[in-house]
Amino acid sequence: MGTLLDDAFSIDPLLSDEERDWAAKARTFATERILPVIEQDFEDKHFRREFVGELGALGLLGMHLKDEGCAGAGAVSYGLACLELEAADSGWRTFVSVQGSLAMSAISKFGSDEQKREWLPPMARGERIGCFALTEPGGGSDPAAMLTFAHRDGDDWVIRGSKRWIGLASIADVAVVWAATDDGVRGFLVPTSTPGFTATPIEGKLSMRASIQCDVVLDDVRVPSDALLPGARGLSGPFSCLNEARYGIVWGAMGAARSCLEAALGRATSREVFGKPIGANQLVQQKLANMFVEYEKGVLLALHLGRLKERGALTPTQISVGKLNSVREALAIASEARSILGGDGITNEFPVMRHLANLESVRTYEGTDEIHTLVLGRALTGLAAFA
Ligand code: TGC
Repeated sequence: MGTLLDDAFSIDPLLSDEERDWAAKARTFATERILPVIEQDFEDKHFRREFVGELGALGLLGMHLKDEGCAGAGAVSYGLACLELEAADSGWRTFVSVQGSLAMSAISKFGSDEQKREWLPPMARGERIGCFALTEPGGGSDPAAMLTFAHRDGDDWVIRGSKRWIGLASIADVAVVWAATDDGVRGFLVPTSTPGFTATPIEGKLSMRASIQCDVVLDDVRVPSDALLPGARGLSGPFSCLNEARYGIVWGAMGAARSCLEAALGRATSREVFGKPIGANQLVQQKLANMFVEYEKGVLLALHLGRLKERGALTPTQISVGKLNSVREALAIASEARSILGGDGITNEFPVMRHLANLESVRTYEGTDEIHTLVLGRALTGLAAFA
């Protein structure tokens, strides 16, 4: 890993050489490619398409999948890569999540051999982009209420409906579309060039400005029978992909937190007010200490969940604990960092306000704070409070 913050709890010796290599690779990309341009890209609402192939060449796309063309790395390696990318910007960790943990993982888990052969190697190389169309305009928390419907017409399927907040859809080559059918929820691989498929980037975002989220319309989109993902039946299909993406967030949000903590620490030791560094004030030290405690706890929790995942023992409830905790604490750390930076903290001289804005999206997608809270409430009481 590398900085003073990384190693305070001796996490580095708990990692294998391979895990350190993946972290170093992602950190180098984040530092050398993303950081020099991210403030301007965020300002300009610019997604840098040329980075996709570079991420593919590094093996970071679908890196944890054990399929042809994919690196087959462990869960902790993948988590470390997410942390390093999100230390630069949540948008780039989101890209890797949507491509690898959602679109590619749906194909890997539920696709036919032909579907895997056609899509996974070029997606791993970054030559093709995928998106994951689950959420609908009426609300994201209750996918069981989806209105998008696919019906059979001869040998074809015809899909009608709309989706919202779909990352990458306007630049994607293929969409994993989840639709209700007479046989329950099913998944379809829809090439985005199919007539009736339209993706429009959502404007006016004050968060995740260097990444793309879209409205998608499916206007009687006709696909052949082999577009169906044969292995997915019911909502457990998309939810099991969301588990993968939520796991990446457990690590990723700690990357944003680390970046904010580093900025605050740098300022605390360099800025003098009332004739001494502001870091010599008890109130500032208390803030830094609290931020540090939550950061270290978050990384240790992520590592523990990663080790469980590698043993095949990670449960959705544990992922909810991790996603809820990481994003909640990363937001608190970003907010405290902003206060230590004073007025300069609201400018793009520092990454903190950008992380703060991005984390508002991260707390909302892949299950809101509230949904994960209620998942835990149900696990504790046996009583579901959703409906
Ligand atoms: P229920 O409807 O009763 O269950 C349906 C089936 O799903 C199973 N299940 C899970 N399976 C695996 N992992 C999980 N985490 C699962 N959660 C549920 C469940 O066992 C059942 O299986 P089966 O075989 O019995 O049919 O649903 P529930 O009561 O269990 O869950 C309710 C609730 C609220 C927890 C769930 O609906 C939920 O997680 N809602 C949040 C959905 C969400 O995260 N949406 C955001 C998606 S992000 C997005 O679409 C954009 S992609 C990112 C991008 O493009 O940028």
